[in-house]
Amino acid sequence: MSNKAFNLHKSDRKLAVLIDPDKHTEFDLIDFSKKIDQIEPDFILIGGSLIYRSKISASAKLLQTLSNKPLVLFPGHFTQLTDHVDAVMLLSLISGRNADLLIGQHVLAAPKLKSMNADIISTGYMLIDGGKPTSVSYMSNSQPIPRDKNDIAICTAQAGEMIGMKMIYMDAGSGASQSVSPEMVRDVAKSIDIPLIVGGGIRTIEALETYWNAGANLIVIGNALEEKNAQILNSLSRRNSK
Ligand code: 1GP
Repeated sequence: MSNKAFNLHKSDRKLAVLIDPDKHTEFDLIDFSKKIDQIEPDFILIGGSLIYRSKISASAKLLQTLSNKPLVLFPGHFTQLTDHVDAVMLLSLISGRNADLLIGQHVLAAPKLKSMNADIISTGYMLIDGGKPTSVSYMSNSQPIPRDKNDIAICTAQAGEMIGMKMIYMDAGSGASQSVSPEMVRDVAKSIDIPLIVGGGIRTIEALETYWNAGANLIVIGNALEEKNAQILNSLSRRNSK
């Protein structure tokens, strides 16, 4: 088991950054990780729906040398499994009805996962409609939960908890034009006893506060950090230097 744990509790207000290895060469990963250090996230996530340019293992290995934060694999496919992470989110797409993403990938991943030194965290992954098709909605061949159907989101999260998931992740998808509604986050957070992760299209410090106040225990930001002079990166860096 890794000594850098991916632990979350219901009272946490934590932040993770998601790195899509396809967006970075080795050279700019070094530069990017320095920027990430300034915003002091609690965790670094690595992965994506489709990785076609880079080698995830090489990027993860490099990141482990560049940062002392727990590195968590957020895999889009079992072929993304690598030893160079501290934890793996074992995602089950509980908002969808695609058997491959509920159990098929897990069967293929099992031998490798068993041999790894990382924490394996069973995570109920709920895709919420983010206003436009995203890579994950297309690649998963599944329908997201409509963004105003809080009752469906609540029951899906509760079912995930009772099946035995350790965390629930509500995701509007990378680059979503509309993030998950704070009301839906609030409703889901108070209806489950396991930690809640929220991500997809989150771009401002104000949004972070809104989701933490709504009950999110971990917020994931990805795209907003990739832009040149990313506003959220500058604001978080300034906040941490005060
Ligand atoms: C995607 O929730 C993550 O799975 C992050 O989304 O890239 O839109 O921040 P963004």
